[in-house]
Amino acid sequence: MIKDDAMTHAKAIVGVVMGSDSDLEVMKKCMDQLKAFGIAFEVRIISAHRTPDTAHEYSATAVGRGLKVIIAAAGMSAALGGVLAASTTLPVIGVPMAGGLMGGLDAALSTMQMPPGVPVAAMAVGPAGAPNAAILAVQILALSDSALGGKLEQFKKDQAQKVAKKDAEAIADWPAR
Ligand code: RP5
Repeated sequence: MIKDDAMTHAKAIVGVVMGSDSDLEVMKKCMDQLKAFGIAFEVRIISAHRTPDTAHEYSATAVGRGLKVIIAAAGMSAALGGVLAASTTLPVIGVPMAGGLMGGLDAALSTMQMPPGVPVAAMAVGPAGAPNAAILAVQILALSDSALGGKLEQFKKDQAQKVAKKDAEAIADWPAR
């Protein structure tokens, strides 16, 4: 089990919820990204199918507890994002997990095919979706936090610099011929 202080922060503003502890390893990329931006978050294992009452209680009380965004990761018939979105006005970001036999397509469709009126923002499956959920959460939070907006600007610059460095290496290694 991954655990540190940031995950049980009293002032958590992002809730990271997973359908199973089998999702934890992939979702560590989400927690790492939130930490990199200095976001206080909490982590819960709550299943839409196995602990539905807890799922309802979690999202129904989320605004009152100070959360601003909920991230929901689940695999197979991934109902978690939708179930959490049903009981809160907070934005819910879904991360489909690739645990099932369909390589995550099952979870991707379950996450994104929400009926009108109950949106869930669907990320890419698994390792790409996990950090992207954190970044999207930060982008939402940055709308009312200019310091966080500055961190996002820097994040974009750093990312571009890394690609430019690889580009320079590719040009050096593979000169035009
Ligand atoms: C989903 O079913 C979970 O989110 C997980 O991705 C998948 C399998 O869960 P376990 O059987 O590993 O607990 O609910």
